[in-house]
Amino acid sequence: MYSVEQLKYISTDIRKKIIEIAHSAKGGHIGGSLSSVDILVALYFNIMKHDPSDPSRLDRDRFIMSKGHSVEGLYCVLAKAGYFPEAMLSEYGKFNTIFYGHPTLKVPGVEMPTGSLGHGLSIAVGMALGAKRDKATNRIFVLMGDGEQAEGSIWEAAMAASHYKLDNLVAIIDNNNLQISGHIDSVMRLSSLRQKYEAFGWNVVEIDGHDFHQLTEALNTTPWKAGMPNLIIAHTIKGRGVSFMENSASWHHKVLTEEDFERAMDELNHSEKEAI
Ligand SMILES: Cc1ncc(C[n+]2csc(CCOP(=O)(O)OP(=O)(O)O)c2C)c(N)n1
Ligand SMILES: [Mg+2]
Repeated sequence: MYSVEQLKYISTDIRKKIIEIAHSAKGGHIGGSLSSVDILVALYFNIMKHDPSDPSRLDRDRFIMSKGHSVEGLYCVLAKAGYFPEAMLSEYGKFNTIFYGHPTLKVPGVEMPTGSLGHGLSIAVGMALGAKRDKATNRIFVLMGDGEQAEGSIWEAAMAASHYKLDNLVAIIDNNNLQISGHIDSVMRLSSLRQKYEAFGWNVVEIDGHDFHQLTEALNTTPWKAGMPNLIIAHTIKGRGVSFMENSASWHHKVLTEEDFERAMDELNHSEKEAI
C-alpha cells in the first residue's frame, strides 16, 4: 500500500508526463487526462489486483477506460505501474507507434480498445457477468466521463448490471462538469445522475475525485451492498493541477504552445517540490 503522500507525488509526476507527451505529440486530450489521473493512480497503485509482468493473468481485476480519449493519462499510469518502460512514452503520437491517440490492445495493460464513447459500461457488464458465472473473485472497474452519460447505451448497461446483481462491478464517473464543447448543463443536462443510477438499482457514493483518502476508502470497500452494482461519482476538476487549464472546455483537446508548456511544467515542478 502506498501512503497518500506517495500517491500525490506519483500523480504529480504523471501530470508532468502527460504535459510532456501532449507537447511532443503536438496535441492531446489534456483536460480529461488531468481530471482522471488521481482516480487511475488510486486504482493501479493501491486498489487493483494486477501484475504488470503478467498482464493477462486470469485472476486480475479488470479496468476499462471507457473515456478512451483521455489516453495520455492511461498510458502514463500504465508506464509508471510497470507495463512498459516509461521511455517508450516519447513515441506517443509519432509515426508507426503503438501509442495512438486512443487506446488499443497493442499497448500492454490495455484491456479494451475504447474511444467511441458509451461502450465501456456494456463491456464491463459482460466481464462482470462472466466473472460471476466463473465464480471468480476479481472486480471489474470502468471509468466513464460525465459528458459520456449522454450515450443511450450506458442506460441499457446500467439496467442489465442491476438485473444481473453485478456487485463485482465498480463504475466511476469522472464528474468534471465539462465535455468537449462546453458545460454539461448546456450540452446535455444530467441532473440528477445519482437519482438516475439509484433508480436503475445501483448503490451510489459521491466523493472528491482528487482526495486519495476518499478514493481509497470508496474503492476498497465494494460491494457496498450485496447484489447491487457500485457507482462512484467522483467530483473532479477538468485540467486539474495546471491553473490555466482548470475548468476550461478549451483544454479538452489542444496544442500546447512553448509558453503553455513552460508555464505548466513550472507549476507542476512547484507542486512536486511541495509534495516531497
Ligand atoms: C460516440 C462518440 N461521440 C462523440 C465523441 C467525441 N467526443 C470525444 S470526447 C467527448 C466529450 C466527452 O466528455 P466527457 O465524457 O465529460 O469527458 P471528459 O470531460 O472527462 O474529457 C466527445 C463528445 C466520441 N469520442 N464518441
Ligand atoms: Mg467531463
